[in-house]
Amino acid sequence: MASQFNFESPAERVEHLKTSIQEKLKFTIGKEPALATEHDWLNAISFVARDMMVERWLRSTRAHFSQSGRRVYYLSMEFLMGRTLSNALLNIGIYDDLAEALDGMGFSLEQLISEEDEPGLGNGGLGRLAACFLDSLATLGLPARGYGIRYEYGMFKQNIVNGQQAESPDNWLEYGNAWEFPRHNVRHKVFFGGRIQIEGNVSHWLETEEILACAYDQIIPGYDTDATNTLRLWSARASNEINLGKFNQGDYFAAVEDKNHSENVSRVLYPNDSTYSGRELRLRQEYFLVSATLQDILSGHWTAYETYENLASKIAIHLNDTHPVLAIPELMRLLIDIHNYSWEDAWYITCQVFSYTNHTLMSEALETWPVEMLGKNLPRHLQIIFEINDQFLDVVKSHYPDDSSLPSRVSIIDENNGRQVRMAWLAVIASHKVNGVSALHSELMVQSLFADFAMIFPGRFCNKTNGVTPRRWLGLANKPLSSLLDDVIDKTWRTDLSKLSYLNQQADFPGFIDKIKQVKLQNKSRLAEYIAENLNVIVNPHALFDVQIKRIHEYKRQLLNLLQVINRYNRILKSPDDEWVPRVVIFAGKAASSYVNAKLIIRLINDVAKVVNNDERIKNKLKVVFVPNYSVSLAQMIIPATDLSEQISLAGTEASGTGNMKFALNGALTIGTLDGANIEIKQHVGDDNIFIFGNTAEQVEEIRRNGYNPRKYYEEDKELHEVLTQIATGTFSPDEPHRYSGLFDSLVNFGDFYQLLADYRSYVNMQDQVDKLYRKPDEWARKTVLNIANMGYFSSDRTIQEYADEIWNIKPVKL
Ligand code: 26V
Repeated sequence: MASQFNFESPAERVEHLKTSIQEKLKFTIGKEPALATEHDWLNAISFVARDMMVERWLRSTRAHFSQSGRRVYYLSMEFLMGRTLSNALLNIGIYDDLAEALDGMGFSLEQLISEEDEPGLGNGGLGRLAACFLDSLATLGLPARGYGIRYEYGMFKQNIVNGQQAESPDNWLEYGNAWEFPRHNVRHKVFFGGRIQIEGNVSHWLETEEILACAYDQIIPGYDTDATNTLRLWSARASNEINLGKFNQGDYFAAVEDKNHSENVSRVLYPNDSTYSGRELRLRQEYFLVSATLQDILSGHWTAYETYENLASKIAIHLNDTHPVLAIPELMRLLIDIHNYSWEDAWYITCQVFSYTNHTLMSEALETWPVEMLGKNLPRHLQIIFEINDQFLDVVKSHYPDDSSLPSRVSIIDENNGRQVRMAWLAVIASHKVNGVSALHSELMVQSLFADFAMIFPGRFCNKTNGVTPRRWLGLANKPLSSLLDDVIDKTWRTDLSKLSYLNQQADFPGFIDKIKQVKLQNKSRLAEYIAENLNVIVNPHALFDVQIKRIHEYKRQLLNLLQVINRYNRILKSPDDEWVPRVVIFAGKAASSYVNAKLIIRLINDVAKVVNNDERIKNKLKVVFVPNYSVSLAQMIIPATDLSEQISLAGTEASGTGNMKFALNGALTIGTLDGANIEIKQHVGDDNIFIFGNTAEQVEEIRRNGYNPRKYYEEDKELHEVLTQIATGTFSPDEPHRYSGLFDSLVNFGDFYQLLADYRSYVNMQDQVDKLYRKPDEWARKTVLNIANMGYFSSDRTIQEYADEIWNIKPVKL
């Protein structure tokens, strides 16, 4: 373990930490211990940890530059990092020492850790995946850097007011951010608007608006290694602080308006996930990220090599979904217009450098920009995109003369929908590799969305099944399980998750089964305490904790879960004396602010919770809880406390899922459809250790083709009929009986797009099997062990190693 206190005894290390904390409080925070707030102490320990990371960071950065291997730049509009302090302490190996030091000073480390404001710079899966990848890249010692935007406001805060979602801004920088290093000397100009003047072969971009991109760096420590990487986030600053002309005319407000307009570019994260809306500010954000980043990469490269001739062999740029795809025309522009490259040479480099991950097949999430909007904001880029398209279509026409509609199908410009630029098409045409995020998703990707391209570019498409970092999702989130694993395996599972397979041999030892049960109970009790304190609901830690936490979206089918909950309620009322397995059904997740149906689903969950939880007849057989303001830290608490993980999306819609992996890794059993990575989880943990129900992706398609009639299920399934009628007629909203008639109609009368009713019966039957198994605690726990034991494959270290070998062609830096 690398630590600056390597040669000290444990007691000396603890004393040393105490002194460091006191010094930080005094000299960096500027406070007397007696007057310091908890936040001051938190900042003091954050600075202590940061100092310890800085030394390795500088060493690591030096090594990166002294070695001339290929490096990867990971471009993402979202990085959902979670809290920093706890992860930093774990990675540099001082968690326990610091806990002891603070204990001696009268503080609890856990309490201080929970004071840290969490940066919510992402929506969900895509942003959290980027964060897991950064952790794995550093841990594997790979030369990489993340680039993103330092949004002033992250994902909105969710309050539940009268059962409904209410949003408020997330001012996460309010009390400063101890983890960032502002790089005042690293800034790039980003241009917008203007016009193009062509002189001979040369294009000039004139009369532009100009915004400054300022760099803020964050240290990304690897686990148990000196290897350390950087996440660089850009913040927008107005080029002209105030408009002096207007200021001198006495129009003070107008004078600062321009500044606001410029700085809006990094003001707020788009809180929308899975539905695309082509807003101009979003386009400007995407270009802002990409332009600053490419200028930064090129200038760094020049500093190292004083030439761009070797660019194609020295850098790899990865596009996390289409959001940073403007990097493609931006690199072309920089090489051609600024560095005097020919089109052919620039295109060659571009195609060597870029790779792209697709994260969704759902058409409503695919980004397209109106040609007119792109032309207005980025006229030169539009020209370049047209040129790429013309050249590509020429090749297509000459290779496939017989398919007359192929050119319009693969054209970057969609002429049918009011002339839109299809960003995914551009990404595919310019990338040397395109990957999906689970086996099923990657297969569907080449069969549907990219079928034409898969024919044109065989060999370009591949799969990289997602993974999660075991450091955060086991090491930090589940301390009781971690120490049990340390005892029975050793500590190395943190960097070699396949070591978990040793547990396969333990699954039949009653002694071990008991310990696993204790671990789960401990985690459940902690969550029960949280729920009691924060939501005023008392839940029994011995009940089955049934959890669905993720963005609220119709395709994820929280409503299907709720139908089953209501059915359970009805059944209990009908036979109150039966031996019911007590259940606590927990939901959490945010709905995009404009997503009416998703918000209605949240409201219905809360309405159902109110009725069920207050019904004396139910006693403790069923509780429904909606935990507000879902976040990475809440996930870290809820996941280890889960018995049953709900992964019930309509087959073919959830690209991978990563929550599904975190749950199984923490010993929850999955109830799920054959969708995304569920399929691979099933293959790894074994068919007997997972609850699979519902139609396959193929069946879903077949049902669609043959004309799906949801009303038939409503009419023929008595229990379902009752549940839906209750929703429609106000059983859960007596003050407004028709509150949910729209939801009812969307299922029964308007086509049930996500086929909830088609899967309903098999879901309910499978839930009965769940109850049956939970009645046999030892068997349940045994399956739990077999889940944990066989989740090694889903470490993001494995995923990143595959990207490194098969896409980026990068090797670890020698330290
Ligand atoms: C789309 C858009 C559209 C424009 C506005 C902002 C915005 C933000 C995010 C998205 C992304 C939708 C794609 C996405 O998040 N996919 C998720 O990626 C996870 C990681 O690969 C995967 O596990 C989930 O199954 C997949 O839904």
